[in-house]
Amino acid sequence: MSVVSALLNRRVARGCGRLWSGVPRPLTHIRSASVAEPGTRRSDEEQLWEAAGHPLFTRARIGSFFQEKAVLKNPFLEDALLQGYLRRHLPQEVVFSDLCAFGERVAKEVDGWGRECEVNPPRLVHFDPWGRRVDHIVTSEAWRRMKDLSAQEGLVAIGYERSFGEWSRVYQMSKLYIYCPSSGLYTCPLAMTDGAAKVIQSIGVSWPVEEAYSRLTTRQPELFWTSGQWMTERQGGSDVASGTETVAVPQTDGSYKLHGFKWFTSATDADMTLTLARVQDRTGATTPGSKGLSLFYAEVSRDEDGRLRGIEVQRLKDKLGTRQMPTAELLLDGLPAHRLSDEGRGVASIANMLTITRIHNSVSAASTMRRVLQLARDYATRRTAFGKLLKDHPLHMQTLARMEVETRGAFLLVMDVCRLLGREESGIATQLDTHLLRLLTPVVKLYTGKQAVAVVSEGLESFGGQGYIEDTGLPGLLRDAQVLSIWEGTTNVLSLDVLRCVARSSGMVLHAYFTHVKSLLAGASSVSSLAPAVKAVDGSLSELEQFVQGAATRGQSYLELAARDLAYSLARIYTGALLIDHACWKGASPSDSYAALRWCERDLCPVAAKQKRGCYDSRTPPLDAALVCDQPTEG
Ligand code: UCC
Repeated sequence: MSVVSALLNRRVARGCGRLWSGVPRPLTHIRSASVAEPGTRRSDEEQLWEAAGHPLFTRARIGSFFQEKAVLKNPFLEDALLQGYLRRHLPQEVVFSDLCAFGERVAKEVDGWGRECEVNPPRLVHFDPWGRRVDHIVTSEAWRRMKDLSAQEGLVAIGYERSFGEWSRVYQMSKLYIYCPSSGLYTCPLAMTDGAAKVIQSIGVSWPVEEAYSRLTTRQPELFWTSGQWMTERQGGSDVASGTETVAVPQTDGSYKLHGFKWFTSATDADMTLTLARVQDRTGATTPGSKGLSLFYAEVSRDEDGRLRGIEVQRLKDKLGTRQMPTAELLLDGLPAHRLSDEGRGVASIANMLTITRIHNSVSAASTMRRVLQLARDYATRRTAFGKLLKDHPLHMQTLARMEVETRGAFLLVMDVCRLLGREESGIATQLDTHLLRLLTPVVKLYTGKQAVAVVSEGLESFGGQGYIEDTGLPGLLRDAQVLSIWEGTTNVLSLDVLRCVARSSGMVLHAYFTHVKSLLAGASSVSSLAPAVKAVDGSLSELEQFVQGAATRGQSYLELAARDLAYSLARIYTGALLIDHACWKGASPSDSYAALRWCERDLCPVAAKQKRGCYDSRTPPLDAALVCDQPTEG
């Protein structure tokens, strides 16, 4: 709008002001076309309006300044560390061009579908209009598009095609890392699908799961299946061994029918599932505990009347986040199934699935951290406060830099575990690799789950009040991040898993850990700029070794009290070594070194510090309990 027409408008508005005084004034459209530059406070027209004696924001006038929104750009092109990591380990043109094209698609197209999944969540239709039970989980068009996209892009298939040998998992997970925060949580069914394919592959791709395997790993959308992982029952999700009530009744043809109640089944619109149940003997008795559990395969199908075969969907869960994804309570009432494991080997057989879903969980955690940072970084170039852009406020950039250090650490830890998985699957893993993979899987899952909540929360804050506004899409990132430390094993359950694998391997997993961290540090010994970081990791590693040696003589309760701090120490020291190692690579940037130095300034070995303070002594648990249960004193 020109100045002249603005003045005209002003006169109209003034005239109308008298005429309409006391009653609402009709809308007078005077918003300026000379859009204010980001950060400028007043448009020309607003200045005219003010000069004419009108206060801003009177009546229908809302002002012409609108805050610029953060723009999602190609997440591959925006990610210096991801590109650097791949240039170092997988410098293949075809990988770069695929990730670049996929990143473009994610930013331009898929992110919108993800938003649609959030605003149009699944719903359950129990009955048809004539009263027949149908149990239809109705999902959005966008959710279904995600399924086709996942097949086309090979988001599961890449891990099984193994076109890039030991680096195939790194390639697959890099793609998922780009995709996850825009996926509307479709990465959850993909995690379980990948896990199911892995279990089938480890058991043997033969009847009755031959077809399932080819469908789980196909790139053809019309053939692609997703899988569920139904482990959680009403008596609890962590203590699977004693909490599983589902029974498997043998049939004369060698198959089974399952009867039980699955309390928490994610992505329940899956085509098949893997689940645990107790085989009934001829008297109807079952074996309690872990030894009574076997692994079953079941397809989700409908009978000729359109009813689910052997399944009733009780209800969908009302969750804090992950609302895009159907999560249901299921009554299994004669679900036809096939036993995949030997009787009593259910937990050990599904452990492969847990490994895969825990790695996917960690990829999601690192990816969500990266996404919030990418958006916060963009926003910092658009938002002006106190007279300058956010990017020009050193305190703001310090906060983002701290988030960046966390995110880089998480990324390298996750990718290292993917590297180990790739080595194991391509048959070139050393014993050290295998031990490291077993130890680091619970460690990476528990540590990145916690980091994600902290980093995403900080990320929201960096948008000020807008970070708290639902339809910016930012609060959803935080809600979804919160689940990452809960499902697939909580922080404490995974910390105990660390102890379990140390005990079962007679300490060999720790031996592998110490050996590998030392070799990473040795590679950096001549790089003087990294000396403070190397010294910090080296010192912390010695403290950890001392703790481990001392702990070997302690009882189980002492170790359990130390388990979480031990897992954190393992994560921080290993990540420090990875950051240092990456900073030594010939293509490393100054930021890679800076990130390593900053990471290593923290307490890398909290288990040693807490031990010195007596946190795991026998007098501590009653004090902890008394503190938690402290009651007001009378009087
Ligand atoms: O939440 C769920 C679905 C959510 C959606 C998933 C999507 C996630 C991706 C997101 C991306 C966006 S499903 C429910 C998840 N539930 C859990 O994760 C369960 C948590 N609880 C545990 O992890 C426990 O530690 C249990 C259930 C594994 C403990 O069971 P047991 O029977 O008491 O364990 P045992 O007796 O120690 O181990 C039994 C066998 C042993 O093998 P053998 O007999 O050969 O010595 C163990 O070594 O299982 C083996 N085993 C393992 N092997 C146990 N855990 C593991 C492991 N982690 N890795 C390898």
